[in-house]
Amino acid sequence: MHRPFVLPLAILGGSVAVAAECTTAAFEAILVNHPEATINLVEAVPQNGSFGQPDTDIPFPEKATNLQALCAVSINVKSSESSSYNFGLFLPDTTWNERFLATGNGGFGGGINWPDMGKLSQYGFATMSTDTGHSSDVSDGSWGLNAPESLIDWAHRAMHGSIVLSKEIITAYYAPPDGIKYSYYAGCSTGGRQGLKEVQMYPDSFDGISVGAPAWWTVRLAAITLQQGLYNRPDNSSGHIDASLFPAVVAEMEKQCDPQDGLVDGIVSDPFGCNFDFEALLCTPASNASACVTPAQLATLNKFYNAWVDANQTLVFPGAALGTDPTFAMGPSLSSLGYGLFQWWVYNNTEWDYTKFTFNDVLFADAINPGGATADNFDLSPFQDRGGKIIKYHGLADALIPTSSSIHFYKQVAQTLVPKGVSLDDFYRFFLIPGMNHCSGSTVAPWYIGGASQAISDITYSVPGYVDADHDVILAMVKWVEEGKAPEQLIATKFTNDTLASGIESQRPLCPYPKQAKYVSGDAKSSGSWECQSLY
Ligand SMILES: *[C@@H]1O[C@H](CO)[C@@H](O)[C@H](O)[C@H]1NC(C)=O
Ligand SMILES: *[C@@H]1O[C@H](CO)[C@@H](O)[C@H](O)[C@H]1NC(C)=O
Ligand SMILES: *[C@@H]1O[C@H](CO)[C@@H](O)[C@H](O)[C@H]1NC(C)=O
Ligand SMILES: *[C@@H]1O[C@H](CO)[C@@H](O)[C@H](O)[C@H]1NC(C)=O
Ligand SMILES: *[C@@H]1O[C@H](CO)[C@@H](O)[C@H](O)[C@H]1NC(C)=O
Ligand SMILES: *[C@@H]1O[C@H](CO)[C@@H](O)[C@H](O)[C@H]1NC(C)=O
Ligand SMILES: [Ca+2]
Repeated sequence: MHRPFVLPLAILGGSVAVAAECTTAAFEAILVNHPEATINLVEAVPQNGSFGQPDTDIPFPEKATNLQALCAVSINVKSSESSSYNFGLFLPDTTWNERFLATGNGGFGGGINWPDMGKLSQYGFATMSTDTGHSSDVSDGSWGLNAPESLIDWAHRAMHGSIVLSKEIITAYYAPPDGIKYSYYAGCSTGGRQGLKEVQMYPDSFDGISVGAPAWWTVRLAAITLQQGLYNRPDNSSGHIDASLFPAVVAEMEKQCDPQDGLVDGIVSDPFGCNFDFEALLCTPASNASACVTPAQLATLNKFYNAWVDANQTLVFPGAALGTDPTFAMGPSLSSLGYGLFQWWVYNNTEWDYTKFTFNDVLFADAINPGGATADNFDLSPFQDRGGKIIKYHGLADALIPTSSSIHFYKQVAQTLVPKGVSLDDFYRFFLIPGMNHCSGSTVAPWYIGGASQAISDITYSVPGYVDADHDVILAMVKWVEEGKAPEQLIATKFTNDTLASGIESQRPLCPYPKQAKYVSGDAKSSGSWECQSLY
């Protein structure tokens, strides 16, 4: 068996006594030189207690539970004449591991992510999340209508301001002799973008970040979401595919692309290397009429699974990976994560007619770049120069954010840094997770690595039984930063029915891009039966 890596202080308990009390007065004293900051609440949470704001926190209606004894704090910060943001802190009482960890948000949502803060505080981190300056559901961006300051808060200002003030508060609260030892980040989706954006703008904020399925190309992601929806519209066009046909489409992709990893198991490890024969989907006299498509419908699928390339061979956005369920983008309802960005943030007009959407709208939106949210500074060398480490992951069946956009980002960074003599493997490793949907979940594939947004209801934190850097992406990040040991693979776990109580169904290595897991021999459900190989 492997030797578990355990954080020096986390889990075992911290050694730094709390220097201040968990009272409003104590935090008022800490913030005395910050007129822009107001305390919303300070609450002492007992051992195994819970905390959250389910009545008002729209995207995070669940409380964090099973907490260590800690101090919960919420602070409001004025960011301009017309805007402010809130952030929350969990400050463990006796189990603080002398480290800071920030987490992120999802979609256009606005709310403090107490649930992820709770899980991440179980390692002993002092954790933080910001509501990014507004209160809304993940698909609701209407708060950004004619509100440029709110857009800046969402894009990066709330995250950065919260990080800087959190570090100051943590340092005053614990008065650690050596200061905060390390600072980390973990987030998925918009949370992934927030992590990348922060290290692009402020390379000193973190020592390590773990980012999943990053929504880094903000305008273009909305553009592809809208465009893919329009591919399948109007409903009476000859190319329209009813959503009831999508399972048969995905099944054919799984059939053709599944075996290449050495095992037929319903899991496609290499959709990009699959030489898929689209014509196998065409209706013939012998076909099951509920599981085949016409040539016009096939053209729709071709567009969905291929990149959108427009005038002058411009790559607008990569296409969906083979095997991805088209329902999110091409199903009966269009996502406001697509057209909404254009209506609310670009044209400031909720009546803007998205059915007339063209590449020119994309160019116009690029020029506006709402809030400056897009995280497309591929020169990550300032972060690398200070020893920063990035672990990135993306599900290969992500229906919300095309997986290939993460590959595109990786390649852009490589193009920028490799000529400067930088080896990406030294600071940035990228793990594709076969079969995983957006940030979490798969009915068959091992997907769980204890990352942000990867809740399993009866798991308190990490990977029970495997609380180590081989299985837990948070601990892998810590080990890389603090011991200089890079993850050569990560082992993903599938719990039966995605519940801890039902036991482990299978485990499998995830490999640093561009390596892939290949079945070698033995029990296919055991990670040791697989090997990371360079296939290209
Ligand atoms: C922790 O609290 C939960 C309820 O929130 C309870 O079911 C559980 O028994 C408690 N565990 C311990 C060890 O007290
Ligand atoms: C819409 O408002 C944003 C600021 O929120 C501004 O940048 C943009 O130019 C406006 N769009 C148009 C079409 O005027
Ligand atoms: C599709 O429906 C629209 C209005 O609902 C109608 O104007 C159009 O003629 C229809 N097209 C076809 C090909 O039936
Ligand atoms: C035809 O395809 C549909 C949809 O995939 C499926 O439910 C049905 O069982 C199939 N019928 C036959 C005879 O295979
Ligand atoms: C394509 O390139 C031509 C020649 O450089 C340029 O005039 C034109 O504006 C470009 N079109 C777009 C949509 O970028
Ligand atoms: C998993 O869920 C299915 C369907 O709900 C159920 O029949 C099965 O018994 C569950 N398996 C375990 C091990 O809990
Ligand atoms: Ca397979």
